[in-house]
Amino acid sequence: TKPAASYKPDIESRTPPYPKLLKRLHEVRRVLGSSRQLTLAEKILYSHLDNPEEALLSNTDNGLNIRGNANLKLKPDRVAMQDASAQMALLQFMTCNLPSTAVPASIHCDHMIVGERGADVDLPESIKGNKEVFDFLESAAKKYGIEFWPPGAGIIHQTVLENYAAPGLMMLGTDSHTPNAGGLGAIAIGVGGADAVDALVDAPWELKAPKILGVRLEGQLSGWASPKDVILALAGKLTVRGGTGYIIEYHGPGVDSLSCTGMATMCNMGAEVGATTSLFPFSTRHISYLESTHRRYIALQAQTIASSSSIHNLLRADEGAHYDEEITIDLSTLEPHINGPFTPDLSTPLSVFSKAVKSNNWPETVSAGLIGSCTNSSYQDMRRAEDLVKQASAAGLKPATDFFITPGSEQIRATLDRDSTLSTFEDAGGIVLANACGPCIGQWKRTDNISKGDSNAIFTSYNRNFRGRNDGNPETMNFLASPEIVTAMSYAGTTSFNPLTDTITTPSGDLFRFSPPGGAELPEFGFETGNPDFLPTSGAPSPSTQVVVSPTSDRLALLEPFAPFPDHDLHGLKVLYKVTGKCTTDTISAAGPWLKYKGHLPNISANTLIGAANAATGEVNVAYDVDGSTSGIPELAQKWKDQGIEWLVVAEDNYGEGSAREHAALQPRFLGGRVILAKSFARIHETNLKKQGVVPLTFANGEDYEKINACDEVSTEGLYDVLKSGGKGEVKVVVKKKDGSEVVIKTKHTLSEDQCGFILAGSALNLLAKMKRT
Ligand code: MIC
Ligand code: SF4
Repeated sequence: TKPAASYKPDIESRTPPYPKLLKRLHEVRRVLGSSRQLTLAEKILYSHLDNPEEALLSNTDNGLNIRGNANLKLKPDRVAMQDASAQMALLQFMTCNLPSTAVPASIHCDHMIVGERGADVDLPESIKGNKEVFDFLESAAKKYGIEFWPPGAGIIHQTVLENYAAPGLMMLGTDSHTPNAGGLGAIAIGVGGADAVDALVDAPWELKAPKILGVRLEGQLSGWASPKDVILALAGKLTVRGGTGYIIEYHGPGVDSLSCTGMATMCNMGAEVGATTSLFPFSTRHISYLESTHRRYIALQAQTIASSSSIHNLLRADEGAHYDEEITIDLSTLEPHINGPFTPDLSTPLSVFSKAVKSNNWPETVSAGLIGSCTNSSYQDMRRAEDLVKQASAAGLKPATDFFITPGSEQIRATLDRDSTLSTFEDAGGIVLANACGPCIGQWKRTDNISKGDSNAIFTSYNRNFRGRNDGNPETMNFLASPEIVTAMSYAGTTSFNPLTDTITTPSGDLFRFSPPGGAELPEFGFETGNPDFLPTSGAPSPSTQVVVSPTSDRLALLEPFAPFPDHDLHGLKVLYKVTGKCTTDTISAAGPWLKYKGHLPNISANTLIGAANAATGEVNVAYDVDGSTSGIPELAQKWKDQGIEWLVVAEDNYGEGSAREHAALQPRFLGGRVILAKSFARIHETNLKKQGVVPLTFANGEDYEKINACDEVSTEGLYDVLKSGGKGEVKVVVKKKDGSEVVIKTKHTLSEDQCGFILAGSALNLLAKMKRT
């Protein structure tokens, strides 16, 4: 056991480099002219440009048209990685042969931990089952100087908020909910491992300058309405694609009524609308949160910067700054919302939810309630849920269904333990799971009487609800709500219950109605550190550390470089599969039991696209070979790979929605996929594909999706020229049908000059290795 007293966080690496950023902001002002009004997101982002002059003036009509046009080459301040994605990120970083990471970085062991019987049993078992992987991550962290947060320490986004996020910081995280840190005024962007490697090796990280969506908040929250409801309602308005290419910048008088952790919840779930990131302006609640998480040193500096009235104020938008789009939300009239099932943008106001249950034939019974996770496990969230539990207990009620609580970090858990919140939950029959992702990422082994295939409804305070995500059962409907609503629904046990108006009959026959929840925002006596075993290792590199990957391991495998692009267009590709409907990264590379193989590309590739529905037949994971024989999708891909046939996938809108998992790009590449032709892509996934050397093309006319089918033979026309010219020109695909006829389909691409370089080299990593050698 490490003594807690000897733990000293590295203040220097945790403080954003404010002097440097302010100097950069001056430079940005010089380039753009001092009368130019900038949004907050622009200020922070542009202050992280490698070369402001070049980025802001080229392709932008001399700086007038930056958003949506400029290619920003950015130098983030820090990187965070979670255990599932860190394996690939580190395996890629290791091929660069550098002694340490160029920027401070952290690893968080959270995804590989199951939620079943409670933290005491689940954590040691998960550590045992994943020992090889955790040892690999820990030794690599030690060698390269990365702070390592062991299993049990907490979920990446909560730990980042408590320790690393800060106003004005720019960071990358290998997880799509990295924007959580925007609640504390940081620009935090979710990326694949190969992107994280850019920052780790000090290569500029490229991003097409996002447009800015201003969300103006008016009024203030009260009663049952919570920050979660703001983003649940907004997701309904924007849909899962509405934020693509945008940063969501919250502003307006309503901001002051929100707690820092509430703002983080809203930024976290901005990932569900496809936004590049979300952020909040500096607020007094940032000061109180920084102070209570032992970071007065940052609070003081940030406060000084934010109170400056000069145009060089890095932490506030300029007066009159213009947003590309604007939405106004009145917090005073906002009611709780419930989103789902199966998609986070199907948003129903609570007052009409019972009607929706009937008209959609959703299950009447709630089969489990789960609160916490990276989205909603703040002190305030838990205290408000506790308040409801206390009200119900006083009336003699117990939850009508299984009730699970996932604290987001050891700091939260220990503090809630000290303040008796956890014992309130446990006395009521709740089960406190490990400080980890658990049920949110398919690591939920259900012990109730629901079997695979049974239709059932669960309520969670999580952020995502794709089919099969939590328990591997495609018939489990996950309804997303605030922790308060989830708690109330767990007591009622029926999906048609409205806690604002309806009553529950107590054992003594009385009618009980909940009062609106209340709860402290921050702990009166500060946060506890908790178990010292869960503290991070130091970030000082130790070059003599051995990082072991056994050649016979089925969990870890060193990476082999992909072959470079041929010196001509692609010919003889075949359509492996034509996907219909939603195709998320969960569809392309499922989690749950597969999380085990995140560090072993050949093994995890056996799950490629197994959730995808066949456009011709509606079957899931049934692929047809040219001779009509059927198999699973990964089996056909492997067979074609063995026969030397390269392939493409055809898909509909928002292909790759959801997570940052780069396995969804690496696996197709590994199995011989060269092109994905879709109606549209999700941002992180589109970049991940390019980084791994797969070409993402979109239909110029969406209807052309109808003109191409499985097993058609495809050649590209113009692709090689586009790659050679750094992204100029267009690509056509020539489709040869089985009957010999030909169709030509026009496509669009978003390849930048750098990205063309990745594809020509075979992958971004190949290019990086080449550059480091020369
Ligand atoms: C998720 O919430 O889907 C995950 C699991 O955290 C993923 C990361 C991964 O797949 O490795 C994410 O959000 O990026
Ligand atoms: Fe973990 Fe779920 Fe948060 Fe992803 S969304 S980081 S799986 S808790």
